[in-house]
Amino acid sequence: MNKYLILSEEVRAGMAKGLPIVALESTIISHGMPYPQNVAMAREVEQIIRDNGAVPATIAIVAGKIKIGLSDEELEMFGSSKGIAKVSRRDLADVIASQKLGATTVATTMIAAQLAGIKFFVTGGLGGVHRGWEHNLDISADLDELAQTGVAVICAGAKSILDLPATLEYLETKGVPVIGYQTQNLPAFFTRDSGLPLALSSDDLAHIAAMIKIKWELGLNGGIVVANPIPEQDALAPDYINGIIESAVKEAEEKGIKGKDITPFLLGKIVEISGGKSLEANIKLVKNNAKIGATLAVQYFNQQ
Ligand code: PSU
Ligand code: MN
Repeated sequence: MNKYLILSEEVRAGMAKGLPIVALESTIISHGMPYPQNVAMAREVEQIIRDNGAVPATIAIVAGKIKIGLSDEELEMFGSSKGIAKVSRRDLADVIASQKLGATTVATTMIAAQLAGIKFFVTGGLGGVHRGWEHNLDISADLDELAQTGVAVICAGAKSILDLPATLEYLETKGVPVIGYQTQNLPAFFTRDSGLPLALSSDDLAHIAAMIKIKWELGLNGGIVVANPIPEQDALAPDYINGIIESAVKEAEEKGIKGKDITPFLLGKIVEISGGKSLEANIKLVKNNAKIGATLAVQYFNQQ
């Protein structure tokens, strides 16, 4: 194991037994949802992963180490403390060197998972190419991480706070498979269908598990996105939520919010304007991803 990693007892025991481990990110807790719903979500998602035969490993930076698996107290701390750093690839070494508390994004959770030998990672939504990239080149480091780091990411697509067509084009250029589970189109987080067709789609987790294995056995490095739409009964009406997203994006532009602050700002605004409706949907979709992600990880490890 890399000297900067510390495994929790649960993760260590799971690995010793040969159980599949499923990584979870901490930025979704510290910067993606308000307290205390964020902590409740984190605990429930971990339990769903256990209930489906895998071992959860929430990842974060604490005291100069990358922790693979957080304690209950640490989940509480990441959910309730102010001033936790949002750590992407660029920031990782600095936050470890300065012994700060750091929350891992999709990109850094993938990096940590790969260092720990974890192949599956469940989250809500990916970062992507931001709207207005023609003028301000904001492309999440998540996308280049998917191009190079061998972890399968189970998510509900990406939010339409992003330029979704550009995000898909970018992933295609980088050769990242985006496979729709029980959908032909890219899911748009709060809604099931962005209207953007995906090249890859399957209704069968055994097929997806086989495809992941073959990709890596061929030496095709890099990640895979398994795009799992929010359950029908939890999805928000497209006109309703897209209107809210438009006003949040407009406000971010007016306030000149940029760089790593923009995604947390937009997520917070959407919760505020929707009076918490978006938060409920967000929690539901993450739980659904946990169930599918753990099941997929189990199927992957049960293959010959
Ligand atoms: N999208 C969400 N919820 C989130 C994030 C994205 O719906 O919490 C977080 C993830 O941690 C993701 C990060 O990796 O935001 C992307 O930030 P940026 O756009 O600055 O790369
Ligand atoms: Mn960015």
